[in-house]
Amino acid sequence: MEKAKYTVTAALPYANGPLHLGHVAGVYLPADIFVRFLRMKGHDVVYICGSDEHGAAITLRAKKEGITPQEIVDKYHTIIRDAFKDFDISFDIFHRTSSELHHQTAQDFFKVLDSKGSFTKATSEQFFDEEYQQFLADRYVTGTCPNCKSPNAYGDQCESCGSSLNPTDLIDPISTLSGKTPVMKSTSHWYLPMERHEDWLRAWIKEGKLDGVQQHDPKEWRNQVVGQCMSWIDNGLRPRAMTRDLDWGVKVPYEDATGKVLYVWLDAPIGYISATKQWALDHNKNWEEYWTGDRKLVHFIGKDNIVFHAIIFPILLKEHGGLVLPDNVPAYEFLNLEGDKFSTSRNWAVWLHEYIARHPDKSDELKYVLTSIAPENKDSEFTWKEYQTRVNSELADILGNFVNRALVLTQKYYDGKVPARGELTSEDQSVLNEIAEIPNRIEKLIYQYKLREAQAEAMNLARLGNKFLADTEPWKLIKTDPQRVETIMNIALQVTANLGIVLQPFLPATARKISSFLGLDKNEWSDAGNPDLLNVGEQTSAPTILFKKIEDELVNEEIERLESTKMENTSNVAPQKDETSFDDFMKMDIRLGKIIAAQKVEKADKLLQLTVDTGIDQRTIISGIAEHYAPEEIVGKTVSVLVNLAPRKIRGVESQGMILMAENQEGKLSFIVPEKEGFDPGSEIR
Ligand code: B3M
Ligand code: ZN
Repeated sequence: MEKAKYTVTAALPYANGPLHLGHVAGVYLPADIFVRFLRMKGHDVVYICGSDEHGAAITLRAKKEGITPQEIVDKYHTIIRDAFKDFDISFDIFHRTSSELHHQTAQDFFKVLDSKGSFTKATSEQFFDEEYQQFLADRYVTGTCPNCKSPNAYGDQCESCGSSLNPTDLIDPISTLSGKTPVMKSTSHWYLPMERHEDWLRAWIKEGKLDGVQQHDPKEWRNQVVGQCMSWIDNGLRPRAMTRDLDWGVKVPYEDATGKVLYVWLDAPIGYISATKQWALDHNKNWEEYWTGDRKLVHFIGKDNIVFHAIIFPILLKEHGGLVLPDNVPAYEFLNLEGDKFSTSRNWAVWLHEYIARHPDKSDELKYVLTSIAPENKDSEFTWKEYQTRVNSELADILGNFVNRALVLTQKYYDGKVPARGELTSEDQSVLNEIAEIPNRIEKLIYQYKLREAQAEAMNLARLGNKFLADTEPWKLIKTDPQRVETIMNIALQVTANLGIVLQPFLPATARKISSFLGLDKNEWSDAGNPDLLNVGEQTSAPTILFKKIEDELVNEEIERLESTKMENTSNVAPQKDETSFDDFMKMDIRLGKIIAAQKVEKADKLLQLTVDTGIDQRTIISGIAEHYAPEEIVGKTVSVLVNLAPRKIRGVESQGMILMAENQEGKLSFIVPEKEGFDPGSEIR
């Protein structure tokens, strides 16, 4: 039977910031494992990715950093591309949607659909920022989510409840440009009438059938993917605008459409096609072979991208005609970090490029941990403590220890030459059986996209080998039964050789090292499962340590780094104090007072000595504001004063009251001043 052919894509990361471990665990690493395995199995496969360089995600970031959108995408495209390369993610191409070829491809695609009548054109009232003279699509508007009432929903999506929105759905919309309430203004756009597609989508997603023909096995799709799509369809699909009024993006390819660009979720998935085209050009291939016929198209994505890949892009592909629809859309849930969500805005993240810079020799350690905790079916969590535990007690104590023992003992007993097997015990036999069986189990799991279990199965082979040596204790037997030891060591070495193959999809660098100790160069999956990979008499070499233990120091440093680089947000304002009574509050006599003199207090960096006109009298108040205000700038200011506070001696001077200050989250202080003229000292505050 001919082997299935695959085109595998990993979601195009927005070039508006670096990648963090959540992205890696839930898209790029699983896709990489899947593809490495397919290559070993001899499938015809291409692995496509690139950066997504359009949309409000980019222009808003550019505004924030005060540079142009082009500078933003150039900066982050480079950071992301290099991080992937350093982390050994094996894309066939990492392209970009700002490329000329992509713009051309997306425009052609748009024209094909338009000429087929796949779009409708409509004029509608949309939010417009008068100050910036700009229509406000998608993320340019924020407001309260109509579904979950979360206050910071975007115009296209609420990140709290995951619902997909139109800007006009938002309650109390605010322009992210000016911070003001937008006005309505009419504009015309091309829409995708998604409601036309409900029927075939239902059959395709639920039964895997298109025009009555079986396309894929719907049971192979993850529940959450089918569930999200069906709930979208059951709620009724609506027309969705496919163009935007923006000056950054792929231009609508008509002369009379100036100022309009393709919606980023129309242009980005076409990026998979343009990337394939570029790769094909570079390698003398025909791109169409990768998008037509019996190709299996597989999209690895995060769960917030499900509807775009399993509903909208399939509609576009089908309308275009002649292109395959996805065979599967393995979507991942979210990874959390140390008890909280990953957050770019709060800088609560472990950034991939920074991890690599700090731990250049620990890519496989990170790959192993991320796959072990991959959020395949539910959200999961990365902690440095678990990272340490998994590296130390699984990679180092089991895999590393086993490989090291097998090779070191071979050096010691046989000068590194593979000894022969003699008579087999039932224990030996069962290890040899497992060598043959484990690759089958791994294979089955990978085809089902259960990569976490697949890796655990590969580790079981190491576990088995480690236990075999611990149980048989060749280091003791060598004195009494050297012949038996030859058999034991032969088996241990065959396990090691098999590890060098079955670990390749998951821990490529480690697998390469193991194979090189053995002088083996096997990288086809069919080589795995062979209990005679190594011939008797073959020379092996002394191993180096595969995994160093992770010290507590590293864990502590990493946690401290997270805490110290975290940015506070409004959820970090001080909690409300205990209730107080009205009467207690009324006991405080707070008034406006005018500062009539100010001087530094000697040998006290923080203190100023003030003379304050309270309307009642002139008095001395010592105030801890010297780091925030210079004496000369505050004389003449009217501020708020607690006048009936019991007097206290501070640095030998009696302070008769307290100046009230506002303190923000950065610890900066500000006077509280009347906002109107004509409020003289002595005015009461209540
Ligand atoms: N850039 C969204 C995201 O990173 C988007 C994916 C595009 S895939 C075509 O979540
Ligand atoms: Zn919501």
